[in-house]
Amino acid sequence: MKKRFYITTPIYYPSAKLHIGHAYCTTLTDIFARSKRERGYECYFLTGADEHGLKIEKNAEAAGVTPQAFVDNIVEGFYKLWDLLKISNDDFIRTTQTRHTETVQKIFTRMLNKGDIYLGKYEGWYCRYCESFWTDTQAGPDKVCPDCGRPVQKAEEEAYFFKTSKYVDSLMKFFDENPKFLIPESRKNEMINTFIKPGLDDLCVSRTSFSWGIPVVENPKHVVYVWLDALTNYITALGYDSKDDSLFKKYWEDEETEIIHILGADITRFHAIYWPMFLESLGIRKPDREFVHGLLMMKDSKMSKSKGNVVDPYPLVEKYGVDAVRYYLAREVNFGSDGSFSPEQFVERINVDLANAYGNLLNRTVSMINKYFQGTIPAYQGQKTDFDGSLESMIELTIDSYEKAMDDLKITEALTYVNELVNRANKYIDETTPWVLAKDSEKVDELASVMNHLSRALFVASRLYHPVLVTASDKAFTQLGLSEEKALYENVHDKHLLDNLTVNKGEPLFPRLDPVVEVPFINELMSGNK
Ligand code: ME8
Repeated sequence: MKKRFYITTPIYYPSAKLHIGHAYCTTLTDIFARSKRERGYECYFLTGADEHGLKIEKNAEAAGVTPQAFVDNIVEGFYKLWDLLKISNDDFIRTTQTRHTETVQKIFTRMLNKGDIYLGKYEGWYCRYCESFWTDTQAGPDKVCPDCGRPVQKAEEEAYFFKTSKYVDSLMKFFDENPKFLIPESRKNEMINTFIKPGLDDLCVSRTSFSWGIPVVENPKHVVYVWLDALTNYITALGYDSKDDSLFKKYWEDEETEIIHILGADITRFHAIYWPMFLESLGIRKPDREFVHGLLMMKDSKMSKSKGNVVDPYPLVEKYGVDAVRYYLAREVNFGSDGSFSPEQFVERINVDLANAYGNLLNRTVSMINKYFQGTIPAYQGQKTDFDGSLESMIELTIDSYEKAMDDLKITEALTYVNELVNRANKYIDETTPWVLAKDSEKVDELASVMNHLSRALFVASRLYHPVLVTASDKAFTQLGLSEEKALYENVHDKHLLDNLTVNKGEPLFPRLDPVVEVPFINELMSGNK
């Protein structure tokens, strides 16, 4: 395993407010970054905003403001959301920042001088009214403008292109030599069969029909077009080809860094095909892994404002708290598969896993330690019964399976191991029946052992939940009497960690949600009425 990590999310378009799909990707990336840092690895985490392009230019015009003012306003909302969700990114790149625009211009020049970019003609469907070019797919079967609905005409404009043909063979070789590059693996065949085998067109990398973009130095009526501008953020943010490139050296060039991009299935093609080609053209290393997550549907159909099924994460977090929303996103939809958001499942997930299983286990354990041992956790005395032995092995097994799953970005699976440990610990209470042991003075050691084992199971579960439940886990540590230092991840295998600590009973971590009240509330949120 490499010793440090560089992990990124896509940079989202500030053409409108972010929705729960963006929050899903950023939260899951954050969970991975936090879990690595907690386990003692360096991890640099980047997210940002992709601020150029026709759509933003048009939205700004409609709003009667400059494109810069338009994106400034929306990006303010990105910051607020990531703050609310406690996203621990180390940097936030905006493609309008000089550190990005200057380097993109240098990259363009280098590719042009190398002959990898050439001037040609872009053919598309043109709407005279909107002054916009559209692709075949965007114009649809009726060949109308997707913005205004008027008929569009075939037209040409001068544009620069990136020579993909030059890099196809080495891309295929790269895929072969790096079977773990694209995850899930099925995505690789999809890329090859859908895009490469039928023949890949050269990629248009400049436009003249709008101006909100980075000017091409050699020919300033052109602006750099979308994917060359967007993808290079992953290196411009690290200071590639700039005065201070220390981060680039550390987090990109050094082979001891594992570079991981997280992205949604909608943009796999750009990351899996064009990005490695751009990097090869620049003569720099390709990422180690690209993890493609599925898309969230809302109530089984695509999110759309007109259907009233867009989930705005802001009010959801405000109402239910950061931990509940982070947990739901990480646990409900298997990271890598498509899934859906549903208010009923949201409420049930929080109630079953967090309120009933985890929160209740903590509550019961702390109450029993107060009742039977005046608030002091009895010291570890080995395994008094087979039940103790079986819980101890389960704890070790859970840590091991959790770490393996997390390393493979199987975040949902990692959480199920913690859920199983919590359920096992609840069952252990039923098996050991502490209330019966408490009535027999000869069983006091056994009872003490039960309390110690339960506390340790709770510590380990809380530690493993911590990258997700960023506030509740800390509260659990406090209730178990663990100082910040004692609660460190490096102590997960220490059987004596909980010895003689004083518990502090607190509020329930997750109050039960009443579905009769909460489901209609979330439905209202989704219809935009709240
Ligand atoms: O594509 N479910 O930006 P974007 C889950 N700027 N995730 C979703 C989602 C959904 N329904 N909808 C969006 C762009 N996402 C470019 C990226 S990167 C160099 C440039 C997430 O604002 C998912 O991660 O359209 C998807 O890939 C990304 O947001 C697209 O965000």
